[in-house]
Amino acid sequence: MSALTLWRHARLATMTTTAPWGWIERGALLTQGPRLHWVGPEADLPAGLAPQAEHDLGGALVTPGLIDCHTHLVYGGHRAREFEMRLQGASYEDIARAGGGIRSSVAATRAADDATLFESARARALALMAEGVTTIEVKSGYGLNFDDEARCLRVARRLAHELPLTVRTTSLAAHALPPEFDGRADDYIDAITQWLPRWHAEGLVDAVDGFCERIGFTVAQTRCVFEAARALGLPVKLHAEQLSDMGGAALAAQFGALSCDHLEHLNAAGIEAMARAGTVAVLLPGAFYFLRETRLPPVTALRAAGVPLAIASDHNPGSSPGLSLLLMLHMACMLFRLTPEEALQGVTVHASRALGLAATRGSLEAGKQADFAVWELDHPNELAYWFGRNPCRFVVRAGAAR
Ligand code: DI6
Ligand code: FE
Repeated sequence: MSALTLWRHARLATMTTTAPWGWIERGALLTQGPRLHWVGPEADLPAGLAPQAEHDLGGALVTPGLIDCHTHLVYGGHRAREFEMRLQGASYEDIARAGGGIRSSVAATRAADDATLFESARARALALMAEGVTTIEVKSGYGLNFDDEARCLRVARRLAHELPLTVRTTSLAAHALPPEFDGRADDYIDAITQWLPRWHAEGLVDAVDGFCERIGFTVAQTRCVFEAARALGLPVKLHAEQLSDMGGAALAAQFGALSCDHLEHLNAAGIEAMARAGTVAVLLPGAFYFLRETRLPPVTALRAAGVPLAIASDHNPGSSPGLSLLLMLHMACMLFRLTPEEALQGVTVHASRALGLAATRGSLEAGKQADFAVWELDHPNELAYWFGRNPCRFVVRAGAAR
């Protein structure tokens, strides 16, 4: 048996279902290499173990490492000029239809070399990690051709090699129609279905996503992409019902989607389909805020249907340029009326499920990966309360202090 490390005198929000917050008032964690060997009240520590190292956390709050389950972290340039245009009255959809929006980030991404893409994505990942994040999802979607999508996915993979961070990659080639396919959306979808097996063969893709929207792709086109994913055994997820009710969530649920994301315009049939399929609802208050949306996602109905609610940053240059997952907890409470406990569940247990990682991440339990954050706070409800402040003292990732 390899060496044990004891982390004692902690106030634990384990996020298991044993108590609100999975709370343990005076808790301890035993880690063994990258895993949690034992978690519980310090008074119940199994006798006869001789940990090789011991850390007194002085009563600090400990939570699972946070999980940002929806980001578009790899792109070139930024869209501050469009932000100014929107402040002067142009809408996000107007800008997209005029050839700006996602397409302008595609041009900047294609023009950026690998080193530039990597360095900018690395800086963004570090900003998320500073607030206790140990796992992120990264989508492609700003390359929109075979080579540039692959480059962006390789950058995402490299983040995991060079940083103490777990990265799940998602192909979002079906994000927007690239200019070279103007007027030929079905041909572009067909191209994606041919590219996917090649990206997958290179080990670049953990899941497949799409933007099912008036300014994105239709339900029928999204279905083609999902069928290609299914043929490769890849899980799917979907940007669904963000700007209009397209019925994307019901389609995604038919494919057993890990998650449907945004969901401001989700209808009752979509909610029921998600509940039946066990699909997670990923709420993105940053995009809601930055696009000045007014229609709220149907949180009460999702909750009543038992659909797990996750929260993510949706970091991207067009609709959510923020890099603070803690701010998203605050905004999920203020804008979407989640409770602080639901908000923390949304970036731990439920976020792990949205990434298909529930068996190894998202809560502090024996057998899971030893990813946890130590906070300068008294109570976990403060994680959603403060904003514009980083109370993270340090992070342990795969058993090692980061
Ligand atoms: N929905 C979003 O909010 C982002 N992508 C998507 O499908 C926005 C992407 C962008 O504007 O660059
Ligand atoms: Fe997104």
